[in-house]
Amino acid sequence: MKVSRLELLPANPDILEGVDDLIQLSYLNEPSVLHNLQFRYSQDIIYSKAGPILIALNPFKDVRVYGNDLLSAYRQRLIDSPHVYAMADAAYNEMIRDEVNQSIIISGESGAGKTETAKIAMQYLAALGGGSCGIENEVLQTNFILEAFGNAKTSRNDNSSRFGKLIEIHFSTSGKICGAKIQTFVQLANGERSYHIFYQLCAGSSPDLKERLNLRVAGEYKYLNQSDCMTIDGVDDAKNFHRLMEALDVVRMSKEDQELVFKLLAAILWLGNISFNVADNENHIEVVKDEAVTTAALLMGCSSEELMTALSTRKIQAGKDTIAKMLTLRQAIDTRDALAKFIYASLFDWLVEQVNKSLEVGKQRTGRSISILDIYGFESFQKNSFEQFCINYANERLQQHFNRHLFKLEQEDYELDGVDWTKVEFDDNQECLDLFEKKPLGLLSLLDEESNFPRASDLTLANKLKQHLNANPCFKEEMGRAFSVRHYAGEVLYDTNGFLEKNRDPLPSDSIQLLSSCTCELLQLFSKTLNHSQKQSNSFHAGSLDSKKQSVGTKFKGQLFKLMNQLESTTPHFIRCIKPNTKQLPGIYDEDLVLQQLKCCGVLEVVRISRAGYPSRMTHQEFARGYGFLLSEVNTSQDPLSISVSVLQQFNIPPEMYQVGFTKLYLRTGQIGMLEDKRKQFLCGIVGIQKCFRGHQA
Ligand code: AD9
Ligand code: MG
Repeated sequence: MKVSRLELLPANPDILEGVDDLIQLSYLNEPSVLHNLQFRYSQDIIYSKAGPILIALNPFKDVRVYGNDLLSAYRQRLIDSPHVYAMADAAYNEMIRDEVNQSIIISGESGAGKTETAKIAMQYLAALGGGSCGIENEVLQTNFILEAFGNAKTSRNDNSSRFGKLIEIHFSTSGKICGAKIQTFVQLANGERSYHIFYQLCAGSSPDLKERLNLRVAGEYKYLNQSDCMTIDGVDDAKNFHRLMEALDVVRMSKEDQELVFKLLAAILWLGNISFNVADNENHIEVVKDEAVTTAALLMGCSSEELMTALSTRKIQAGKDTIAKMLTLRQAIDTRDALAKFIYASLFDWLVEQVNKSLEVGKQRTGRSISILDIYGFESFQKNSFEQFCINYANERLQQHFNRHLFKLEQEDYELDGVDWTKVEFDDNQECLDLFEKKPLGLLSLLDEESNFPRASDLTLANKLKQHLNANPCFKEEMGRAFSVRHYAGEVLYDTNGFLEKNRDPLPSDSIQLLSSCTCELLQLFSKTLNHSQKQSNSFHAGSLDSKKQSVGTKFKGQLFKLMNQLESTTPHFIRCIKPNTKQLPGIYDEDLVLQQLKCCGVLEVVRISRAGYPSRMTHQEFARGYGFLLSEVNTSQDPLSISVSVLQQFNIPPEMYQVGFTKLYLRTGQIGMLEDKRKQFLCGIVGIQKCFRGHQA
């Protein structure tokens, strides 16, 4: 293969093969970063560092680097190679030492290993911060509940979390876990298979419970049988249902409450089986009165007639009168699905609340905590929708947090050593955040405004965005319904198809009324919560009866701001999870895929920032020892600093390529590589001369 000289990048010296920290690489280019990670991965070393970031490559197999022995080895500092344990340990120690709350921020693509990594960190904290009250076990058990209700199989991950979460672990003054709090973020649409809990319930409930819920096998429910993926390899749904009930016991949920939860789950399944008949030639429908309607109504605590009315008609105000308008088939299906979705989302929030109540018990707040954030990473597909729009916005915020932190760390390091800091430049992504957040002319505001117009369409939204945002350099106009955003991780093309609908996420007022009249206390509670949040909301004041709710985008932004506020007050630790292949298989390292993720998760950004600064750091002694012998005139009486400076001069390293600190020498990227080359040449020269001598002697 022929390549031009310009495309060639210098390789790193052999001594730097497979280094723990990518920043140690003297040539910080993409191929050498990739090669280094691959070299380690091939030896089952899945953890590496890039400056302050821990990189975790998903092994998709048991790499045997966990468990009590290793845990205590890290605890006692017998090992210091990069590991989640080491990072959790650092967070714990800094919390105790500095009396500052800490956070462990985990991000990465779907299937990259975030949730597993979060659990590994929690296990470490539970082991070292475990007290006698068993609360640490309770904290670990909550994972099981959250995953049953919040995870689903997708094409990219058999156990994909469909929500983001922050779990705040509280420690007492003696450093023991004394409580925890979970916070979840807007739930995404589930994958091709529904949430695990539905399959668990169908497979694992006792005959008695089955009878009370009139429960069938999973294959009989439309919400479950659309995907023909009823089981997952290696997963025992029935067994998991028993583990779930145990976990609910551990968080002290009463049997009555558990029954209520199961009842609502069954109600949702039966709702999905409700069907409609076309009643007239205008496509109006009536609900088929069958077992599905009667069972759903029974489980919800309303009459079949009430449920049928709510699903087939809509009350509208005509002057002083309210009249019922019949729904079309499409409208009826949407209403039914929105109701099921609302009940499920409310149930999830309610569960999290119950878990939190239980984790609060016995807690003596000392205000010290470690928060673990497990949140969807940046996404860029061929076609990107509202979900990616929200996810990428969140990642843009997290990236800013990350950049600022890194900037601060570097700054402190330089200033401490008396190095001129102003020569290091940093970019910020504020412009892109403005594009999303500016009021009234930002993506989110304009989206809300358009969501308020009943006649708005995907195309009018796209046009509105183009009309107002073209001046922002992060915005790019595209053909038709599309637009692009220049994110820190690359340009992403968004298709506005479905944006308005997903942002409105409407629940007809008829459905809300129905819920409030149900005898099931949970449903009453959910409808009250909804009414309350509508009153608080200020984004949809005008508009029709249906859309007074806070928009999804605005809700997401609110949650994100709250999250950022919480994180601002902590010392952050970053873990980036990387998926080496899309097949979920061990041993395959797809370079392009890894590279793209390194870009998206900011690892290359760290590399870039380091390159902008002086990533190679050596004490004067180390430097003099390593390269002093290369000097043509060595004056042995010289001190390390003078020797170092002589080396820099002899090899014509320009002044902008280094700085001399009080204790260390700071070099721009590539300089150590160059010196290593010289050293090799010199040593080869000596070897060559020796060979030559031997030749003469022979
Ligand atoms: V998603 O955004 O929720 O779809 P995650 O959370 O990033 O995704 P997850 O932690 O669920 O991914 O990991 C996916 C799968 O990778 C797991 O089910 C494991 O089979 C596998 N995995 C992840 N990390 C490890 C590990 N450290 N060791 C072994 C792992 N297997
Ligand atoms: Mg996950």
